[in-house]
Amino acid sequence: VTALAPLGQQMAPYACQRRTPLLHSNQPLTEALETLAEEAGFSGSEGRSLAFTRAASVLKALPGRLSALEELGPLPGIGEHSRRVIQDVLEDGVSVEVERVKLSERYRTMKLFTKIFGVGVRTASRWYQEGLRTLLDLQERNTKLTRQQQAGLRHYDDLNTPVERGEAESVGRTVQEAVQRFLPGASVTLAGGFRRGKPRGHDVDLLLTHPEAGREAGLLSRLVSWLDSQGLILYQHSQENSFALCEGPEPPGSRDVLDRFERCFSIFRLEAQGGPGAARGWKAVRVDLVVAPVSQFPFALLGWTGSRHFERELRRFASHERKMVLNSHALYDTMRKRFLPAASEEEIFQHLGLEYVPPGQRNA
Ligand code: TTP
Ligand code: MN
Ligand code: MN
Ligand code: MN
Repeated sequence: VTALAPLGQQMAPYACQRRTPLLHSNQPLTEALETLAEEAGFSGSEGRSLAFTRAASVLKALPGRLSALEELGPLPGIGEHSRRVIQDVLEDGVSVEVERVKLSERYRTMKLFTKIFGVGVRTASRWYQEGLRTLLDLQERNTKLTRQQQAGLRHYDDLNTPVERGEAESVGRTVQEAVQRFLPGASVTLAGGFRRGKPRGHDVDLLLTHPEAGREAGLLSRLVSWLDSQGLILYQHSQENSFALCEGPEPPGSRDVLDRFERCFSIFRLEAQGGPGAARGWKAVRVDLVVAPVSQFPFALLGWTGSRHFERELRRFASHERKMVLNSHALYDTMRKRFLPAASEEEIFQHLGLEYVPPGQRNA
């Protein structure tokens, strides 16, 4: 018998050093691990959640289907617990631990609640503690909801129906046409999962900029009021730009504050394109609008293309391996004490000494 080289032999330690395609051969394994990552997140165990996410991400980058644990070799980034789960799924087709999680009342309730737009782990957890279990419970017990959560609940079914690529492109065109009324020459770029090649997603992420610096100022509020006046907006809350380069970059520890662009979290009323919303004539779709000045655009594009794990790994690589701070606005070299400008995503990878990873390979 020829000894096969371990599948994971050449695996680089950071996800941003690897190519991770959208489709891979180890779906049952990554699903199991991601369920445990999610469950750990629901319990506030961020470290444990990250460990499972990392393990799943490594499997997504394997060149083929794993059929035995030994094929992994001494891979970095897959801990003992994850190995046990992988082994169970390989041997039995399922992991008893994962199946137990999926059936547990807490996991199911947390999932139900966190799928409400505007409800995070904290809120869902509190409601669970208070004995709430269903969406009806929220209404019947007059649970205090923010305006965002009310909108989330009102459009719960639509917002938990995947957005198809065609729908995302349609939203993009609508925004593009509206933007041209106020700022000719401005561009609208579809980012997020769709830019990574996903056929469907949970929302539409649109990045706006203008080739002349400063012209983008004030665009968002005019755009949103106009869309609103056309009856295209079911909900929105906007946030002003709170980023000033003179403040310096974010310290690496505070990377949860993802960015400070002028932005709008919204729900669009999209005319039905067929599918579930067709009978009613429209469908509610989550849309994130973000405005970046042109000098920051490549950083914003890189930051808003994801995946979340790919972004986290890029930032970790920058800080641990390069002593640089990367966020969606800039790249800062802490040794040379200066910002490293970039005109494209490629240049950012160059500054970091990383091989360029195209969007379709960032599905870590
Ligand atoms: P998401 O829209 O949450 O995720 P996604 O597009 O990868 O997947 P889905 O199909 O489920 O929508 O986020 C997209 C990227 O935007 C993600 O890499 C992180 C980034 N992002 C920010 O930079 N700041 C933010 O405040 C948010 C919410 C996201
Ligand atoms: Mn463990
Ligand atoms: Mn998205
Ligand atoms: Mn988004």
